[in-house]
Amino acid sequence: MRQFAFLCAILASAASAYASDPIAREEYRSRRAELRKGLEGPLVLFGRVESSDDVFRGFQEPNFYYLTGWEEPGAILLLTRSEEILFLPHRNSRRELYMGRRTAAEDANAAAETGFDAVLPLERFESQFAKALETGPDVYALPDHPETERVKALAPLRDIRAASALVAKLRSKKSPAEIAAIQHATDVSIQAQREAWKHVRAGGAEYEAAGAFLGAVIAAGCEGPAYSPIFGSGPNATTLHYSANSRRMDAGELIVIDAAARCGGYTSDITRTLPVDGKFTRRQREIYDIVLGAQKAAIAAIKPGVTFSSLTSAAREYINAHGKDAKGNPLGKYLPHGVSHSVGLDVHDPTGGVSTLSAGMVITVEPGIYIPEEKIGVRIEDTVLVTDNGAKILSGALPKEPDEVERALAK
Ligand SMILES: [Mn+2]
Repeated sequence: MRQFAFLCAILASAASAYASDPIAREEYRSRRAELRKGLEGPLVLFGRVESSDDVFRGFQEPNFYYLTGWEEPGAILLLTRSEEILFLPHRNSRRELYMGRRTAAEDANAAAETGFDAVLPLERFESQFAKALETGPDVYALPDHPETERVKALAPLRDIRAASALVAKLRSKKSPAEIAAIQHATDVSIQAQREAWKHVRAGGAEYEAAGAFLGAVIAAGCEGPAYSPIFGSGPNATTLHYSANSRRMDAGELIVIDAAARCGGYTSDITRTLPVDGKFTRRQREIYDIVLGAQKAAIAAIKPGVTFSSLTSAAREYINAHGKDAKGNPLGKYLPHGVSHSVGLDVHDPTGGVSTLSAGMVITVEPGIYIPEEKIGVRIEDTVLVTDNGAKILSGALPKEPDEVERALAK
């Protein structure tokens, strides 16, 4: 995990902002307008802060980012039904020597840069918040965020309501620009997986394939991986979140590759399972076909109104109806996880407690079968858009039919 943080930090240091923000300033404004309609008091979100020797770029707090598109550290967002204000730190020439120019409230172009009509210096926050308290009984903030203690201190008699739940409801339905951004992250992920596949070979190391994946993501102009990439061969294929990627791959094994990119802030999430030496064994192919059948069954079940958990049920029912373990028992118990989650700014994007699908959601479908005693782990995952007419697979260009996979590896 620490290794991964270090790697991300190195990768991230190359850029001072997302290479290009796929979301227009106007869309951030309309997200805020939508959220503000339902407020019964002030909403406060704190942007990321940086330490005094922060060499590496950090990621913006996702709820703050969703509503502002603002990446520079130390900002505060205050929303009420009638007002929206972005508070920025003053310019600091010493910091700018290290980190480059930053925007402050006193800059003539602050409104144009931020997309906010009202940009104020940080020291104005407390007085503006006191005024905003009069707009309603509630205060919305992120309950678990350390800075929220400061909000509680300024409004000791108010209960804090979870801003994240309100924002998540908006975040779960993707706009056309967001869908395009996720499609781009998906396309880059597919290209990077194809590069990684060239390094899958008996005697090679998992990290050689992982390195090819990461290099391709950066070379495509993206920020880096959407999550710690999983290159799990042999017994590691049965460890769901294995990410050491340090083992030698051997002939006759499978490798689970769960790896995707973050581009312009947005993520994708894709898994394929490959035979290390290019050919599935009979048993591997039998299990692979069952996982693929289960994935297709879950994708076929997608439509507005169905629950996330019903997709898992559809996959498990399929798995239970096909194949057996060494003792002759059904295979459903070898699927130990849910098969779907929302994808967006976070790779596990929040839905605000909503458990049913609706058009515009982007979700994964990722059944797996993991049988440690047979050293077989298979997971197949696609990122899909929920539409009124069912699922549209965004990551379908990466081979997953077993013959196609073998053909791709033969090249
Ligand atoms: Mn996933």
